[in-house]
Amino acid sequence: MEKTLSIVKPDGVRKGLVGEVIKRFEANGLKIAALRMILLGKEEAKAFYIVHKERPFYESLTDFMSSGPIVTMVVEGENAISKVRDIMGATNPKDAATGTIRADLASDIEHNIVHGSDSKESASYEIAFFFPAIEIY
Ligand code: 3AN
Repeated sequence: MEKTLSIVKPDGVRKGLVGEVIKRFEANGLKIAALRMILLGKEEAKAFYIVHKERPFYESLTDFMSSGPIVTMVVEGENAISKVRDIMGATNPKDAATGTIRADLASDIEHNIVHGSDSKESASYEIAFFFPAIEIY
């Protein structure tokens, strides 16, 4: 069993896609082990995306991620990290495979509905960023 951190981003919440994202995870055999809606401050968004601090899109990404509430969740299952990324699709919705969340529902590379940890290391960092151990089931 593996755990990963996923987020329904502000665009996903605004478009009413929280249930759709969770439904796709559960339909693929994944389980929700923790769940919370929060509004990130700009500084918190910058801390979460610290690995991207040198990237040209860091400012606009962290503005976007603090522009409205997000739903954070710990998702658990066999190969949960790669499974969630497969269900999400490629970062740019234009490159994402048909049937993935981003191909079906996202508007562009920045506003791409959903986040999923990209490695065991980032999953550990990202889960601990949002959830104390006592809130993960
Ligand atoms: P992923 O979310 O697919 O793992 P990353 O980790 O490369 O993608 O990028 C993190 C986030 O930064 C993406 N989800 C997206 O919102 C944003 N992003 C990535 N590349 C760009 C870009 N070229 N322009 C604007 N935003 C980007």
